[in-house]
Amino acid sequence: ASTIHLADYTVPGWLVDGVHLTVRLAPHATRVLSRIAFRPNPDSPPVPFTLHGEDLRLIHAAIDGQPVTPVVTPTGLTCDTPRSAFVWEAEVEIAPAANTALEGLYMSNGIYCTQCEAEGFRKITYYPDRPDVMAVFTVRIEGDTPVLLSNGDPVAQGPGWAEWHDPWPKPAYLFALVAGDLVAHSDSFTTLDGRCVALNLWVRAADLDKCEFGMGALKRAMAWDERVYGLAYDLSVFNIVAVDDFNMGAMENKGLNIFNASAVLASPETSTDADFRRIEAIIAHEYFHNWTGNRITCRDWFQLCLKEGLTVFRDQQFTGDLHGHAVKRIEDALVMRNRQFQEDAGPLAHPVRPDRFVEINNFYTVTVYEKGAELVGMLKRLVGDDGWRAGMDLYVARHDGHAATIEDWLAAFQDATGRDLTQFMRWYEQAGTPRLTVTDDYADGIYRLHIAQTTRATPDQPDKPPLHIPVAIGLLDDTGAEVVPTTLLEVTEAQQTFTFDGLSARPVPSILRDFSAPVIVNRTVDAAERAFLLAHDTDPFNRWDAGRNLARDMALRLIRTGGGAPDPGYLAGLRATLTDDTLDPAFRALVLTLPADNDLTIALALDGTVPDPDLIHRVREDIRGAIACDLTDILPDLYAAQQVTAPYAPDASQAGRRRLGNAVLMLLSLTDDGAAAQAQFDAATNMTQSLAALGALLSVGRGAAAAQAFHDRWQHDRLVMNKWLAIQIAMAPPEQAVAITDALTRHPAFDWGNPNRFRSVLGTLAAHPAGFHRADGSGYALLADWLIRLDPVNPQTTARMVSAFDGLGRFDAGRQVAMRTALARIRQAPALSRDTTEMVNRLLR
Ligand code: HT7
Ligand code: ZN
Repeated sequence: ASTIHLADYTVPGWLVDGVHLTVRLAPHATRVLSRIAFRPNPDSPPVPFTLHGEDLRLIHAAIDGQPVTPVVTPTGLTCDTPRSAFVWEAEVEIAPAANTALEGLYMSNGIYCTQCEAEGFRKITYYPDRPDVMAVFTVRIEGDTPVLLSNGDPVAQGPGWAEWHDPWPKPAYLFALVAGDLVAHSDSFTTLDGRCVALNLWVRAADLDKCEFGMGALKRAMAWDERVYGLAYDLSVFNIVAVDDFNMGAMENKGLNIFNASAVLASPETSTDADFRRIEAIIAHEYFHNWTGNRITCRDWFQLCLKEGLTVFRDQQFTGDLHGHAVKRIEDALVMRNRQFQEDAGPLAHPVRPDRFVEINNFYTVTVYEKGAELVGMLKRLVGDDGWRAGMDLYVARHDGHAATIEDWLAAFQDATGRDLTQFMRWYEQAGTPRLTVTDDYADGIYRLHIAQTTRATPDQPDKPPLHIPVAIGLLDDTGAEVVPTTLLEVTEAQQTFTFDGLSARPVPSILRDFSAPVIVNRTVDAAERAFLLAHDTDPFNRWDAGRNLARDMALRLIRTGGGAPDPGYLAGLRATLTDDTLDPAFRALVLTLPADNDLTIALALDGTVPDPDLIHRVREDIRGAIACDLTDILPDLYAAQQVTAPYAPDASQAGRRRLGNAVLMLLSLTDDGAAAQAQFDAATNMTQSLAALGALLSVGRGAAAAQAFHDRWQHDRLVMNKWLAIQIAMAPPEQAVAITDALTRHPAFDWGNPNRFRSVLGTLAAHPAGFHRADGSGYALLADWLIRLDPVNPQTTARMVSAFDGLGRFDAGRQVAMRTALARIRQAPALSRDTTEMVNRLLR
């Protein structure tokens, strides 16, 4: 398969003035009739007429009403055409019931649905399937299902047919069609410009009781985008559909969002607080794409972060505004540190705007999404709040209705604010996590911070020029008062010194406040200073980070020395934080959470130590045990104080208390043999309490009866059964994780063609560091077996999960050999997909 390069971009040779589709639905022989008005692009030299098309059976084609015989290949067709505007007509046949890849038009539990991003429309009909070709679509659906939906506004309908018209020009990746036996939970929303929008959440009848929260989230998102950005919805109807089989979380098709059922359906009995939060964020994210993605789309797929980074940033702002910024910022930083830094440090590292790909589906990554959002956040810090809004307004005004690039994006901010963003552009082009080495000195009332930046080489990028890094800092005196409030330092050189004068004593610096840049800070800080910041920092992010750094330094020391007792200073700091009732319980729960195995693995690897997953796991467990013993006098009361007696609500206040209570429950279980967890499990009236109790019981080997009871109660609920499968693996002792996973793949509930199910089982194993990285290679072998099986059925999900092997270069020789053996086996699988081939090749290069 060939590599596509950003540098080779050329404008489309032909533009589309309008698309009429007629889709005659039948599971094995759907007919798609297209009538498309083409005209030559005045900005392009004359080029042959080519259309994308895959897995299509061409029945007939015509130009201006005259039959033509195109040259058809496995990836499309070419045809002789007039040099001026013409109307193309084609009829093709496709088989949605046979489409297990879940791209194009497919069937999920009897419901017809589509997934066209990135390049799925070409599996529906012949078309210039590239995001810079935008067109107005009119769609007629014929089928014998009660509900027939497409993008835009409904035009007309009758028995067995419906017509839709989307007045907003869009690229083909935003096309959608849904047909099936669905019912709607309906509501309405009046926009700031007075438009009354009908809102529908379409589900199977049995799921109607799980729609209320999602509908509320949609309305909150619509109001937020109006209030914060002045952006209002632009059609008469907004439809959301829940489907069971979906490769990702959801899709922002214009006016017809399609959701993985797990990302929209919610009820207190079946969903955890974390599910509610995730669902609200995804609904908001897809809704926000209506402007950042749909009205303004990407010129080409290299610009994916233009819509995804910006829209993630917007959904993060939304969640922060609704539920509190401090906890949200910590959670977002954890995603960066636990997942994105790992991607950036391994063989799959790529820039936020990649410059080459084989299969674009492989670039829907934590780097493009979450690091992309961090770049947007840094930009906002650099231009300030007013500059941010001015830049956004200019970006929207300039590019509404068009396909844009990252250059366009930065130009809007440069022009709106006068800031030179030339160096900032490097963030989009340069892979890898920058490391800041910070030292300081103080003399004669003058305090100096010296900051040096370096970024290690990544695949294809040996040299890394310096980046423009916003580093927010504050300086505290020895009482914890701020002598210099939060100040933004702009680091642009490889080495820089920042001077603060007029200080009467050496201050305590608080560096990288609010995680102002996605970087690693290297600074030698003793435990006393960290404990001081944990007690006093006025920046909540850095206060939490001080506690995490205390835990991390200790864990790394214990790993390096092979074990030992935790620091009394850390335990004292933890005790003080946990018992400080002025602090948000969710914040306290985060302070109690130890650094993840991944985080410690990366830290060791960056320092040249070969990480041992078993040892890392053991040290973390030892620390947990020591915390449970040391805090044994406060844990029962702390747990009791978090119990909520009011009726369940997934709000920040209740959820924060449950989060802290459940974190404490995990510790209590270590000392009471699971008694408190069993009591909570027996009394639980919501999924948050029930699942947490089950997890705590499983973690101490007392979960068999509860797991059985949970199964018996929920075996008919497919979303809850995903949790049941996953928690048994997540909580398994490392030496049993592979065997438990293997056993669950034989359980009748394991319908492996469903991506949610597959991820719940094999994805959970891959995310269990000490379970997956067994020294005998059994974790790698089991995952490889299943990926080989899944690839011919669903290449996209297979390829995404191959990234579990991206620790390849990090571990000891034995594990490396075992990983390479597993990857080589995958590579040799007959007819391996382009998606998976690219991932394996990148891992093995
Ligand atoms: N923009 C959507 C991405 C997506 C997707 C991409 C490739 C294959 C399947 C997919 N399903 C959804 C979702 C989003 O980021 O908003
Ligand atoms: Zn998105």
